[in-house]
Amino acid sequence: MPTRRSVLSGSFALAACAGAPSAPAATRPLKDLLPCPVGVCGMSGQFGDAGWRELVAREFDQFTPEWEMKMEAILRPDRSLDFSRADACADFAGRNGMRLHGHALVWYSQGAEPFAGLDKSTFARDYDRYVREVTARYRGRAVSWDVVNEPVAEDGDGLRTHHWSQSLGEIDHIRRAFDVAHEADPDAVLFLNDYNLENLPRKGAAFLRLVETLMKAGTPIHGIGTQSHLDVEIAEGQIAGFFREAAQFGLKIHVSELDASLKSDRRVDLRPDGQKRAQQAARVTELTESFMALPDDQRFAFTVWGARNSDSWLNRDARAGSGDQPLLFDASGAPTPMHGAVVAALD
Ligand code: 9MR
Repeated sequence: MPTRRSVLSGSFALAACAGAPSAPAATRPLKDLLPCPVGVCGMSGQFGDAGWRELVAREFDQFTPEWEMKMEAILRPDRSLDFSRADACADFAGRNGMRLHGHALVWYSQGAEPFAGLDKSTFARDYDRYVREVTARYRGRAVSWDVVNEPVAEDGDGLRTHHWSQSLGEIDHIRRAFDVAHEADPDAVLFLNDYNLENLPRKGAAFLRLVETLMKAGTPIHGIGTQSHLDVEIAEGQIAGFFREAAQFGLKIHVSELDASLKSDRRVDLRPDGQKRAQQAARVTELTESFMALPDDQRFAFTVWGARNSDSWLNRDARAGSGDQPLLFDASGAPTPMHGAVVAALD
């Protein structure tokens, strides 16, 4: 799992400062403005919060469980499966007429303990079983899955090494997960998902090389998930460049976890507020325009990683405090300047 630091570790080139955009007046719901589903993540603990629920139902038409469809919620220590939390998320999406995106079947940061010490054949059998049973349970409800999450090494130098790759092979554990998921739900749109693909061109390139390898091997991969936890200080053109390269595969593209932190990893951040806002607006505009420039059938969905600033994982990080403003709505549910940047880019 990325830390705040690792997600935002791009170059620190200062973008031109055109002054801070101001918060826009409320506009039409986002789901009516984009030509594809607009997604948001959430968790069952939020379902009872009327402010969150009303905002989500009004603005979004796709739902990604923020953690309750991961192994941490489903896989018990004895490798049996507990679907209670994942079911609550699927039911929420269904009740609210939202498309459900499953996240995530295989992630390097999860599942190590229940799989520790197994002989190779039991390991492989239970790996397949996990992917098969989870995918099959939501067949007809989850339209799509992040099958493998965050496969590329932090700096883009090859792939990560972890319990899955060590037991089943660096590429083979990925192929295997896609094959089993496809068999369990032939209609599901299957994604490879990662972060820093725009922030670190070297990592974006490594990710796309992996996509190419998988496609050449006949793996049923249908989509590229770019998390888009944007580093607002990256140079103009990097986001557009990644999208142009990614589009060439002809796969669906999911902006799967958009947020744009106003904080910096530098120890001393002397940027005035207006400059940070302008950088955020510029990069979010570039992302939205790059996504909109894709062919219609490649635009899978545009998903933000939280509804309100106060819902963001970035504001749960003790080091970050609670003052970051990385999302489209403020704590009261009013649109933020970043929302204005998305809407303006759509125009
Ligand atoms: O935002 C998520 C946080 O609530 C969870 O505790 C954490 C571990 O499950 O995962 C966070 O979401 C991550 C996502 O699943 C994958 N990309 C990075 C996201 C932020 O760390």
